Amino acid sequence: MIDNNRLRIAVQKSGRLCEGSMELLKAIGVKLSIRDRLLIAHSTNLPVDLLRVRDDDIPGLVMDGVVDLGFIGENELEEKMLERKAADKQHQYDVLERLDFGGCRLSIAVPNEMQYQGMASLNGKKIATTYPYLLERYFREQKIDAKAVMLNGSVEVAPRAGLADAICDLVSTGATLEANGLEEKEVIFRSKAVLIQRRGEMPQPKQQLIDKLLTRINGVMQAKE
Ligand code: PRT
Ligand code: ZN
Repeated sequence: MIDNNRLRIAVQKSGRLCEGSMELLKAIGVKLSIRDRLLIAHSTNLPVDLLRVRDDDIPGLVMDGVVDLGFIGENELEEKMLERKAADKQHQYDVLERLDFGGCRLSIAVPNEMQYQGMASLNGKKIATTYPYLLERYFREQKIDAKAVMLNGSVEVAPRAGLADAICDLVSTGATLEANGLEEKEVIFRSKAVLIQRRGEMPQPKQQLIDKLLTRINGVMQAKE
């Protein structure tokens, strides 16, 4: 049973955003008893329930109003927003805070041996990516006639496998690109983790709790500066 009086927060169950999100919740005084297998974790000291899911599901859960808050990377958030907008689905949300973890960039990278002389070199080419909406928006802005090829994994091996001419993928240190004989050429999006809230009516006690948690988040972030 869904208890509407409790604040529902979606977090990535495991992966690159998990530790940062859980550490922040701990730092603002949300005590949780996590059992590894379970989708839901209840706070032991506040009316807060945690939904532990794949990061891909978090934007939709917030935009559909299934959860109140979510921790998500801006890359995934913006991609899902564009996808849902194109499909005429709810795609509204509010950003409460840009956080200090999950930093990365979405970049176009080409094989070392490719003669690259700027974006125009990509005309007529196929680019493998998990972020086709962000990439196609960039192509439109840059007036480039290239095709985004959707791949959910192993994007960096696509050129070698003959599936695409270049790639557009997330980069942090650049080691993965280098290991695959690829060179980063264009940064198309810079991303960090954000805390987002659903649109629409919020019962007052819930909004008060959100405001209180947000004040604490600001405190934690300022203390780190
Ligand atoms: O299972 P689930 O679907 O929840 O997780 P996931 O596998 O889809 O996501 P995950 O945990 O890998 O990433 C979650 C979010 O972390 C991303 O959407 C980004 O917002 C953020 N993030 C930050 C990154 C990176 N840094 C990053 N480096 N996501 C992915 N990478 C990849 C990169 O593409 C490369 O393949 O990590 C690899 C190492 O990067 P380099 O450049 O250091 O070699
Ligand atoms: Zn994912």
